[in-house]
Amino acid sequence: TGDEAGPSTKKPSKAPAGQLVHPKRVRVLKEGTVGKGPVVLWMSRDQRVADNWALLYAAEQALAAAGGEAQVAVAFNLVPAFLGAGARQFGFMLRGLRELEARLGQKGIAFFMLKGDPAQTLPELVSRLGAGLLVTDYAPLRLGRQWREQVASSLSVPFHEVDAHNVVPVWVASDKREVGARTLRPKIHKALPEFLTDFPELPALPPWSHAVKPEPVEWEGLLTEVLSRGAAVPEVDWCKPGEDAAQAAMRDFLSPARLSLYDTKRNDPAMPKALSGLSPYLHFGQLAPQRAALEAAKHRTKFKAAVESYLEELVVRRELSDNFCHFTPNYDSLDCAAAWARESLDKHRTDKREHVYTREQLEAGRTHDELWNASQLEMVHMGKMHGFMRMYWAKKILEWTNGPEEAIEIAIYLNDRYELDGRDPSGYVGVMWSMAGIHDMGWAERAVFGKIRYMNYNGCKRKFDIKAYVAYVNKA
Ligand code: FO1
Repeated sequence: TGDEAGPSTKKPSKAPAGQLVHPKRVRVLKEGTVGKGPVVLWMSRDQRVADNWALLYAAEQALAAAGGEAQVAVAFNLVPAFLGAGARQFGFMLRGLRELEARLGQKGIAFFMLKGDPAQTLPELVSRLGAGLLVTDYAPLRLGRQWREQVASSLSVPFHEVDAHNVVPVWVASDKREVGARTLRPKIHKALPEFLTDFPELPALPPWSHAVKPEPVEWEGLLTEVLSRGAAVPEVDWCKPGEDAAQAAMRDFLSPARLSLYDTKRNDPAMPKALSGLSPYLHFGQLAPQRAALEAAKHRTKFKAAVESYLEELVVRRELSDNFCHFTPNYDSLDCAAAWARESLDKHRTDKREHVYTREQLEAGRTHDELWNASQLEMVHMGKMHGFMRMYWAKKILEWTNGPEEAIEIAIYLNDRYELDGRDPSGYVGVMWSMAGIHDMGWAERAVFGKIRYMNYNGCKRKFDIKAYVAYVNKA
């Protein structure tokens, strides 16, 4: 058709017959022969039982190694601190994990809750169980990478990594950092027939019969503990954690009444219902992006424009963020920006700023701009910010602080502290797109911003009802 965005018509080559998980989804972090002992899945980014390629792979490997004796255990390692997360995020995560434990139990899978440094707890569990293989899920952030490297270096059994998050595994989609959506999109679309497949069922496993039984998890005690971490940012009630709630939220978003709004109203912050609201579930892996893509695609005939734009956001844009962080280890530093952006920001470093605010003023939502303040307070109180406002919010921080490094630091601090879906590749890319021109191009040069794309209040005023948005935030 000549449409670069259209899916390829090439014959798909899916996972070989009889194989549950496409081998290209898997990378070997430590070589070796898989032993007959249990397979341990170290679950981290993808915290769910349904639609989980890492769990499917663990089951498949256990069955291949031990047949009717196959044993699978899931381990989660709770760390004492994670990139500015507090009660809000740890509470959400832990409530989801509590549901996960029960669900795994029904499938014969043991659940081990570990606490501390994964470099210690994981190799210890592996040797205590005499495991034959350790499997984990892939994540592009530096911290997770460091965990996996440390675990790999003190492990005596093979260690495999599965991309259970991206529809097209990040290492398949591209072998380099892409310039932008324009260059990643055709690669993703070409690979979709091969990877956007239905999920197989988790094969039946015999119940956990290993001599080492997991200790019962003291959920109430753990919850009390995590809720005391950063209690200044409390839990929110609009987003119920867990896989069931995630599926329900997805079905609600895909109902005609809401999906019909997506194409025309998704950039209207006064219409939050037009957005999916699924990003907390995607971030904590309580919902598989691939599940959302498969379900959304079912509505293509009736809501073509909405479904196409949703798939663009859900698959192409989200996977572009993973591509960026995967190939750019300093993804949260100005150093990773293109030369044109760095030079231009540098040139305008000393430009006079009309307003300069401290981090504290910004955090409290005390600027002269009611629209910006509303977006900040939406984030502080609800743990989310409308997608359109995220751009405006970040660009104004660039405009009202003393330089791009400080602006990046403040935006990431606030995003990671308040957003349920912070601490995620999409968040870092959002900040870097707004402030450092990542995945964007140079625009007409102006004060402070240089060639970085500018946004202003009047532009917003033309696009949506600012008063309605401010009123919505004040009511929440
Ligand atoms: N993953 C873990 O394996 N253990 C944790 O304790 C943990 C806490 C956590 C808190 C906030 C948050 O946003 C994510 C958190 N994650 C945790 C998941 C995390 O997203 C992934 O493990 C990373 O992407 C790994 O790099």
